[in-house]
Amino acid sequence: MSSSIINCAPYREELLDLASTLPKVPRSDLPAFFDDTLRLAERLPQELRDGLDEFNTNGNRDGYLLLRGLPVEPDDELPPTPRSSPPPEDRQLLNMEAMLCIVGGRLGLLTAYDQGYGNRRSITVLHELYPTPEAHHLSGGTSRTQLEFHTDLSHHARQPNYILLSCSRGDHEGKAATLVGSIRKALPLLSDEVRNHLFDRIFTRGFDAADPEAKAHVKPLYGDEDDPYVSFNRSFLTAETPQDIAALDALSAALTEVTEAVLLTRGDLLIIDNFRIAHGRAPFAARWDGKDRWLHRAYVRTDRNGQLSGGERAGEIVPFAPRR
Ligand SMILES: O=C(O)CCC(=O)C(=O)O
Ligand SMILES: [Fe+2]
Repeated sequence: MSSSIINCAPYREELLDLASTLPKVPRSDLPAFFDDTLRLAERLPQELRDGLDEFNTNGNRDGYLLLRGLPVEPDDELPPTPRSSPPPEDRQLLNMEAMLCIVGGRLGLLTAYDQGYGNRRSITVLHELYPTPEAHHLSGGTSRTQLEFHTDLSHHARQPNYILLSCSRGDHEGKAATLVGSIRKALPLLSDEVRNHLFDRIFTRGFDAADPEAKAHVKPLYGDEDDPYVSFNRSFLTAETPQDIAALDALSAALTEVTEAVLLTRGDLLIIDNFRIAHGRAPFAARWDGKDRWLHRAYVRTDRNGQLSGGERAGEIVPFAPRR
């Protein structure tokens, strides 16, 4: 299994050259932009391509791959950290958006999701993550409170294989670490009883506060019994018995025990294996000064786990289907 960090500083110029051939205003024609990034994915530096392909094929014990030293703009050339989404359609391409999509294109299919909340959120491939004062406590816009362990889109039948987070700005105090808990590390800490209880145990998960009837089925552990996938979100999984509660608590404790804090700083791109890791984010203090933490996020599907059916085009919206 491969190492989980790749230093990309030696490829800065090469990567900048690649990015310079992309359309300057990606949102004026996103499908064309994604086609271009896909083409460039074939031209990534060899070592980087090999590292991505190895991670894609075998994963690793940590469950993530971190690319460091990517060619982010100098801070004073970046726009202020956004306060709202979506960004203006005419916003100029940022280097870390380019890196997100080129790397994503190497791994699989960049995917926009209808998340099943009645389309109340804008549906796009290119998400922005920044602190917002009124954020819901389970959303990525939180800052003062810890974002608890979760699997992204675990209620969606086409759950993304990877979550890509690229960083244009880290937080001021260097506290907003992304917390990653790998099931490959946590599994040996679970008793046989807990493993047997959680494996293929179906929990119902509500996902739409406006529609309590809307339910998906989620299994905390599934797949290969000796090397299972994980799906975890303590606040969404509705435990029905004392054994459920005890087992979920044990899984939560094991993930916490093996948690690594990955502090994203400018020029970093974190690839999270969304089937092998539960992730969260440490609390931090936003200053609302235009220089707060600013990440770009994209979801990628691969043909693992039956997440693709063939013929899809990068950037297409996947209709909502609850996981069963
Ligand atoms: O901000 C982070 O590092 C992670 C955010 C996240 O997990 C989310 O928005 O789903
Ligand atoms: Fe997340």
